Amino acid sequence: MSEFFSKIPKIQYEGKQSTNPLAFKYYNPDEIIDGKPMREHLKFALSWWHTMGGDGTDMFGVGTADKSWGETDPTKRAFAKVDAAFEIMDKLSIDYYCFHDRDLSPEYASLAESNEKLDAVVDYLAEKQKATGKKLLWGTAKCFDHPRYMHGAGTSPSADVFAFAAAQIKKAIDATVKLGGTGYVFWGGREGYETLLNTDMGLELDNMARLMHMAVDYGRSIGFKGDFYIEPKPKEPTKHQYDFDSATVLGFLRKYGLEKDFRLNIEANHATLAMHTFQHELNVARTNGFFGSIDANQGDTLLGWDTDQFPTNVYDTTLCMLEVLKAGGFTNGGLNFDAKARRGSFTPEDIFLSYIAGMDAFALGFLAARKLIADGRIDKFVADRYASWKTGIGADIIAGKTDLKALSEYALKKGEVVDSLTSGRQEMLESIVNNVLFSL
Ligand code: XUL
Ligand code: CO
Repeated sequence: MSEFFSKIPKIQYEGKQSTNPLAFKYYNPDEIIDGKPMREHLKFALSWWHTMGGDGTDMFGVGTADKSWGETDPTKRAFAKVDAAFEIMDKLSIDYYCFHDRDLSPEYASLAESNEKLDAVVDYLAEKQKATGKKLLWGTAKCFDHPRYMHGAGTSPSADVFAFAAAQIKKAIDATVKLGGTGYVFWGGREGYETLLNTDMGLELDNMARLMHMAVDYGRSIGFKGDFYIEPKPKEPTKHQYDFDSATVLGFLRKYGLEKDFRLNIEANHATLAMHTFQHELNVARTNGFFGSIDANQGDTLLGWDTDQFPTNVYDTTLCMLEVLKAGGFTNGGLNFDAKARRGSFTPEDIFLSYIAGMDAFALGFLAARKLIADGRIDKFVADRYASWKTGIGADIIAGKTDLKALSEYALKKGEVVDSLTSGRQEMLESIVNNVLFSL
């Protein structure tokens, strides 16, 4: 097997003083922190679609990067992609990957042929995993690119399209289980609508839930013990996507009785498209017990679409990792780079430079988040801010010992309470974050 990136050495950790662009400054995979290596805290994953297939094609122009992996034949290319991906993961010390079925192996003339060709690639992946120790984080089915999904997949008005999507999902779950994946993702790319004038929203949502229940039943029946995920996104490609944001998805999961099997896969850029911060979406997931996995990219808030940039904003990675640590760290989930290099960053080296930038930003965020917790000033401030709930009337309310009548009597006796309030100290807290970050 030939080397695809002969000019790229295995990327080493050289520390923050290093100016070598092909070295990690913060990600030190084997450094033991809190009893386990950094690589296990971060659980980085390569995304098959952007890294192995994304060639820079956009609405205004053709690709700029060569992602043919030396093969013109699509079947041979699928295998070459596997070899190239495992070389990238090895050189970057990335332990996991994620896939869409059709990015592993394209769509052929019939579903039967597509399935058969996918099986062969999955068998090859299983061999490579065995030889290298790399693992599958999650799998998913690409139920949004083919014209048959123009009106949706699980939410299509056509029952035949629903059945086709179900068949595709069954196969993608088979592949995920065979490769030992610990997650299966639903991202509803076309599960939404353009106009309510042609849409039966109630039926579409009921059907989406039916499909998810079938996926859970099937997955569990063949031994899948991992988590199913919904990945919220408010829009793009549809004008209104049903899985708008974390809170909307929680409502859906609870309404349809799916909360036992599903967690959330939060994507940073999807959060900002929903007009939330990344931290907000993670916090909603965590505080409701639905924290699962993360698609770690960043958007450009001056643009209104999903730019899927490699993350470099350390404030965001720090606040993200704070949520991850407070959730107790990753279990079945991890940090997937659902990110692509900019169209102008088209050389093979850019794949490595982009991942180094993103991985270092998250490693730095992880170190900063640990330090924020150890520093304790912010947590103490928050605990003090809610101290009134620990004793007296606050404790009584929480214990269910009061009602509106009792509280009315209490308030009448107590009189005006505005003087008991203390400052929210937002500016001071933001400066504590700076203080901790810049003294790392
Ligand atoms: C698209 C997106 C998807 C999912 C997987 O915005 O994020 O690539 O991560 O289907
Ligand atoms: Co994503």
